[in-house]
Amino acid sequence: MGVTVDTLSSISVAALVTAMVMKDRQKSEYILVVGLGVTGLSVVRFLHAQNKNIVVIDSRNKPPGVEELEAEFPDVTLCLGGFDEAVFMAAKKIIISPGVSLHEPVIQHAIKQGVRVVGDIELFAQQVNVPVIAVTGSNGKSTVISLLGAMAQTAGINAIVGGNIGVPALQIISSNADLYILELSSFQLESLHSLRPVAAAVLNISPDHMDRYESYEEYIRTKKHIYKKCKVAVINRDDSRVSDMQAGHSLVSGFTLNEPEHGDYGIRKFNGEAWLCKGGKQLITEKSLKMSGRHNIANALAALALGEAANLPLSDMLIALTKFTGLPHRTQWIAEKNHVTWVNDSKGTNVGATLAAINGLQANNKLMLIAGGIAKNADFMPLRSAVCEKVRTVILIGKDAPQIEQVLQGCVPVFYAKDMQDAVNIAADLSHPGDSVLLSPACASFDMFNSYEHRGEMFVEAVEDLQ
Ligand code: UMA
Ligand code: ADP
Repeated sequence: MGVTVDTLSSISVAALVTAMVMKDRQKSEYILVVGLGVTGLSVVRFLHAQNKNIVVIDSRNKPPGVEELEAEFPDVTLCLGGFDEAVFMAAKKIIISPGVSLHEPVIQHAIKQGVRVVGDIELFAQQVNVPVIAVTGSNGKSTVISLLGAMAQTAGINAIVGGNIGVPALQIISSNADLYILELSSFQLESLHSLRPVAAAVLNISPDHMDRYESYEEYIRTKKHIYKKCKVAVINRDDSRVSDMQAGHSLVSGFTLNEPEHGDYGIRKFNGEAWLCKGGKQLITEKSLKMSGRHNIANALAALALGEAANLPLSDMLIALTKFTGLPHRTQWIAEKNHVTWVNDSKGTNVGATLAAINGLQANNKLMLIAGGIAKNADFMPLRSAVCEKVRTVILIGKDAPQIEQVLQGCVPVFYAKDMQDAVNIAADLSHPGDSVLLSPACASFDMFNSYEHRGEMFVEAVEDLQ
């Protein structure tokens, strides 16, 4: 029986649904899938193929995926509009979506009562037996795993990329896969226990998702989890929060933007020219990379270290590296108009990413920064000195814009824009020839846009519309 309840209050929905679930399920135990986003749907598909008895619950009245679920799986019971404890307590096992925290009281209560709670990546880990590369970090994950995917492809290896990048891990399982390359968020790492990656990396750590974690330390601890059962731990030697995580690992491979130790990846100068190197060995010049910014050099070095640990041939990795242009919405060059360069870094959704964009861009003159959105409880103060030094004017959008203005007081002129078109127009009016206009919000997008992609597309359209 499929149940869709969409407009009632959450209390009445929960009560109604509980009664229906309990009536239907009293004779058979069920697996409870918490969350009906893309992860929840992928979990239902995976479990249904194994003839499991499934109930889905989502606290939202109208989550995405309802139509798909009802069309594909009319026998799956769906509870909407609230988290009713009885539905959780009657479950044999709970599969939690990344958007739902383990700190959720109903989840905590279920755990205390002995109900096992895992995420989709745990189901993936229990299912696959080909090598997996696992990548986390506050920034650079999607860039690094996409680059690794290109490296494997160049080598003729069937590597499949997925996870937090947008394709749920259970959806990429294939009998032809030689290698899986997973992007893992801290949310996904919370509910993962048995993944044994052939290589794993925490690329870097800077504050993000402070609305989800009780402390920065808790966020860091969650990221560290990726190394627990890995074979080779790839360590960022320039980030003390990451290098502190290597203790106890016998197989460690490092990367640094400085001169590398023997066996590590890093940068050395030869006749004034910067080279990516392994130990003392020259691999490729920095200038032969098409990606821009220092952070992308670090990403390239991380990908080389991870690829080596997964036995990707070095020559193929270097070919792929020279061809890889980076991903859209990440410090992406858009246009030059009236001697002003426009750069889309809509994926800059935290302070660390925006700092990397500000510091990495080679502006002939100054930057105009468009920022703002949902702060996720971030501290914007670390932006202040970089903005004071490199930015001419800040244009703010979105719900938490005043929090950014507050840390920039007395530093640079700040303007408020009502939407992206307005922000682009203000930037065009106030920029000087030689400036770069950078959209790098340091915030999530959901107050004004469907996603960071949507925000970036609106920016690009507004730039294209400029006279
Ligand atoms: N939600 C509820 N009630 C529920 C279930 C979810 O309110 O009962 C909310 C969540 O709080 C969240 C939203 O619904 O705001 C989506 O959550 P979800 O768990 O259903 O998400 P999915 O659609 O399954 O997408 C998830 C990842 N989303 C999150 O972690 C929030 C996607 O990463 C990921 O691409 C996808 O699985 C496949 O693995 C997105 C993301 O923003 C892009 N990730 C964060 C980031 O990169 O910073 C971690
Ligand atoms: P993630 O998947 O971790 O969000 P992305 O590769 O999608 O990472 O990039 C997200 C944002 O972080 C972009 O703004 C990008 O310019 C920036 N970024 C990418 N790599 C790094 C890095 N190594 N350090 C800091 N910022 C980075």
